[in-house]
Amino acid sequence: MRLTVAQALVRFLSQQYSSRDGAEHRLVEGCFGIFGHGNVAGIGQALAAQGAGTSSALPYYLARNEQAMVHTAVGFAKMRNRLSTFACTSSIGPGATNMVTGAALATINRIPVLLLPGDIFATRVANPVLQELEDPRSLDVSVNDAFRPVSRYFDRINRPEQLPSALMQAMRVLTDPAETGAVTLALPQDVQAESFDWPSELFDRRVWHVARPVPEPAALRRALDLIRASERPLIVAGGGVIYSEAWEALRAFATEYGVPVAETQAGKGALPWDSPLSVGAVGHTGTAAANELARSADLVIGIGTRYSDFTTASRTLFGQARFLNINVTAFDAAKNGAVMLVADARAALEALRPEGWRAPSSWTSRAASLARSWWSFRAGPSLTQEAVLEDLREVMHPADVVVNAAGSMPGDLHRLWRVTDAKGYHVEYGYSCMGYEIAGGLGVKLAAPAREVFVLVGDGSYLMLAQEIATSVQEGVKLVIVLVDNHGFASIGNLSESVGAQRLGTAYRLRGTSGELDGVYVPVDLAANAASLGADVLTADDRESLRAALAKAREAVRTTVVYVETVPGGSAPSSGAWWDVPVAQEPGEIHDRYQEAKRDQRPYL
Ligand SMILES: Cc1ncc(C[n+]2csc(CCOP(=O)(O)OP(=O)(O)O)c2C)c(N)n1
Ligand SMILES: [Mg+2]
Repeated sequence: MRLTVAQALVRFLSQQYSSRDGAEHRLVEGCFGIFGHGNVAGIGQALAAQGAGTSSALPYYLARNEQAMVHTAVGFAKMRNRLSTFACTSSIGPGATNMVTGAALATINRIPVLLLPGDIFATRVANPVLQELEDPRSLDVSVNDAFRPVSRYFDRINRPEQLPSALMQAMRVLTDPAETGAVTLALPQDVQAESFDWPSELFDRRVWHVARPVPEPAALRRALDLIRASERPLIVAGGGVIYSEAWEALRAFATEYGVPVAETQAGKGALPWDSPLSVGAVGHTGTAAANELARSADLVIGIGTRYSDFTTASRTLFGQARFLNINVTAFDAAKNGAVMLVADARAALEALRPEGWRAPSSWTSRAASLARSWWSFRAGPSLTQEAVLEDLREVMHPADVVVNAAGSMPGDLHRLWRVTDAKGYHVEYGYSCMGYEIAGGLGVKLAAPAREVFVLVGDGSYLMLAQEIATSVQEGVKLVIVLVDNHGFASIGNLSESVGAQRLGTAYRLRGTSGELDGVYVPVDLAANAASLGADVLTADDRESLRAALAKAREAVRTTVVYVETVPGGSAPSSGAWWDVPVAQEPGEIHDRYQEAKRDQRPYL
C-alpha cells in the first residue's frame, strides 16, 4: 500500500486497541496538534487526507500550547486507567521542546502518551533549517534528543523502513503497565512526507493486551510469611491500585484481615473516605491518623506506590517497619529493602490469602478511632482555602472529579478531601506541574464526559497556563474551573519563610519605593482574563456566594470559572510529618531545627 510515512502512521494508529479483562478500548483516541513547517505537510496533510467523520479515522484536536496538549493527553489516559491515550504532534524546535515538560510529567506519573515531534531533515538538504539547533560536534543531534531521558521509548524515524518496528515497540511500551510513560517518535520533516510501499498487514486491526502479571508462587509464600508474622500491618495504597482497578480487591482484603489502609496522592480514593479501614492520606500531606499508624506499624504493605519523598515524609515516617511491596514494576517493588511481590495489584490482592491470620483487633480499632477524630474538623466562617474546599464538597456529587496539581491545594486536598468514587480524585503530584490543572482537566472531561469535572487552580498556576480554556470552549467540553486567588505562591511563600528565604519572590506585588517587590498587589484581573478566553465567569466574595456560584457552575452547560479571592490562615490540623528541604548551613535556629528533624531520617534497608 503506497502511502507517505505520516499517512501510514495515522492509519496505523487508528487501528490499535488495548484490551484488559475482556474489554477492548481504542488505544489512541485522537491526535492533538499544533502545526508548523515541521509537521504541516507530513502529519498535517495525513490527518486532513483521512477524510472527516470516517469512523476509523484518528480525530484531530487543536490545542493552544504544546506542553498543555501533553497534559490533556495525560489527564485523559490517567482517567481511563492507562487503557487509552492521545497522540500529540508538534512542529520542530520550540513546538517540540514545549512538549518535553509534558513528557517528563507523563513518565514520572507512569502515564502513557504518544509524542510525535517533527525533526530536522534526515537528508540534510538544509542545515540549519529554521529553528534548528546546530551541535558543532555532531549534525545528528537535534533538540529532540532532549526527549530521551524523559521518555520510556524514543526513536527517530530516519528512513520509512524503520517505521513499522518502531511502531510495534511504541505500542508495547504504551500498553505495558510496568514500562509505560511518554513514548516519543521523532519524525524528520522530509521523512514524514516521503512515500513508501507498506505491507498491508501493517494496517490490520491490532489488539494489545494489558497484562495482569500474577505473583510467582515462591514470592507469594515469602509475602504470606511476612504478613502472618505481623501484629501492626498498614497498607499504603498508591496509584497502581487505581490503574489496576483493584479497589474492590483492596476493600475485600483489608476487611477480611483487618488491615488499615492509608493512601498516597495517586492512590487517594482507593477506598471511600468513610470506609471502616480507611485512615486517609499518608506522609507529609497525610492525616494525623495514618501518620501515627505509620510510625508504629511493624509491616508496611505498599501496593502500587513509588514511595515518593512526600509519602515517606523524607524517610522519617515509617519507624521500625519492614516492607512488603506489591508492584507491577520491579524497580518500585525493590524500594526500602522490601520483600518484593512483582505483580498486578488486583491479581496480587486476590492471591494473597493469609488464612487463619488477622491483624489484632486492638490495632484495627485504634485505626478506626484515629480516623474518626481526624474527620471531625470543620472550617471557620472566613474565606480560607479550607473553607473553599468544604463548600466545594457540599456542592459536588460523588461521581464528580476534582483536578489539581501544584501549589498549596494538593496538600490540603490530600489531607482533607473526602473521596467516595475511586476516579473522583485526580491530583497530578508526581511532577506537580504548575499549569497542568486546566489542560489536564480538559483531558479528564474528554475521558469521562458524563462526569462533572471541577478544576482547582491557584493564581500562580493559572498565570502559567490557562489558555486551554479556549480549547475547552472550542470543543464544547465543559469544565468548572475554581480559580483561587491569593496573589502569589501561598505554598512556596510559607516554605520560603520556614527555610529562611524571607518569602522572596512569592507574592505578586509591584516594585515599591524601597526597590523590592513589596508594593501593593499587581493589578491583574484574572476573572476578566478568564472571560476573555471565552468562559462564563462567576465571582464569589463570601462563603454563601461561593456555594451559590459553585452550584450554578455545576448546572451550567458551558465552561464556567468561579473566581474567589481567599484569605490566609485556616485551622485544619497538620500532618505532623516532615519534608526534607535543605537549609543554609549557617548557625541559627533554622539550621538547628533542620538537623534535629534530619536525625529521624532512616535508610530503610
Ligand atoms: C512549572 C512549575 N514551576 C514551579 C513550581 C514550584 N512551585 C510549586 S507551587 C508554586 C506556587 C503555586 O502558586 P499558586 O498556583 O498560586 O498556588 P498557591 O501556592 O498560592 O496555593 C511554585 C512556584 C512548580 N511546581 N511547577
Ligand atoms: Mg496562589
